[in-house]
Amino acid sequence: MRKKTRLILALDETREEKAMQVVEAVRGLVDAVKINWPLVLSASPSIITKLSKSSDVICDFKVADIPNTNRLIVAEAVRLGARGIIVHGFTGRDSVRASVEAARGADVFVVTEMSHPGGQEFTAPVAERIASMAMECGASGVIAPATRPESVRKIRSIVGNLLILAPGVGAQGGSAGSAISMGADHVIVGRSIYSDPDPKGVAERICAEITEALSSSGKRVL
Ligand code: OMP
Repeated sequence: MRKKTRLILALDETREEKAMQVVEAVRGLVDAVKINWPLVLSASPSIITKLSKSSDVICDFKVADIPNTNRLIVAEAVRLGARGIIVHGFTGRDSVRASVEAARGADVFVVTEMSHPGGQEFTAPVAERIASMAMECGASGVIAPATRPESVRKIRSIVGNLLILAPGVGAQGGSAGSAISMGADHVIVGRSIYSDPDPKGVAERICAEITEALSSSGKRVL
């Protein structure tokens, strides 16, 4: 995946026309557009193909099933134009492996610890095990919580060079700068951008914060 601005737009806006306007407003400021069930269900799965003509699309379907069903879902998402897909890891290595195989070169990202408060209940205690399993299964990266930067740091120490995408910035209280400083490659931001009257302005501010965090942590700014 592109690592230019390191910002990923979470496009959970359910009005298709408005969603497309937001994508247009932040063009060049985001490395990928992540879509989830809200937009896919309100528009149609063809929205994946439509968006993929101008952006890298990550399908955040949090796939969590037996290997055969995971395989079918991942293959369909990729056929429609997804460049990446998010799957759950708690289902175990056979399901994650099946997802990686079905992705046929598209990126598979495995959820480790979830960013919301409930993420501490069941996902946090097993996040590190899921992170190492994701590596063993050939995933491209993992999802780790920007709301708990110390968890991002722990996950980084486990996954080596795998990509870390960190959601939870803004509306959930996390900061882009802290997540990047602790080792995230990208931050995922939804409501703070698409619900704001000036999505471009917000995206520009987040990109500036990311650049600042990268330069103060001595990492290369691309
Ligand atoms: P905002 O809270 O509006 O910025 O949106 C965050 C986006 O990231 C939503 O699309 C969530 O579904 C997604 N997300 C989380 O918020 N927390 C997680 O632990 C994992 C994800 C995800 O996999 O993207």
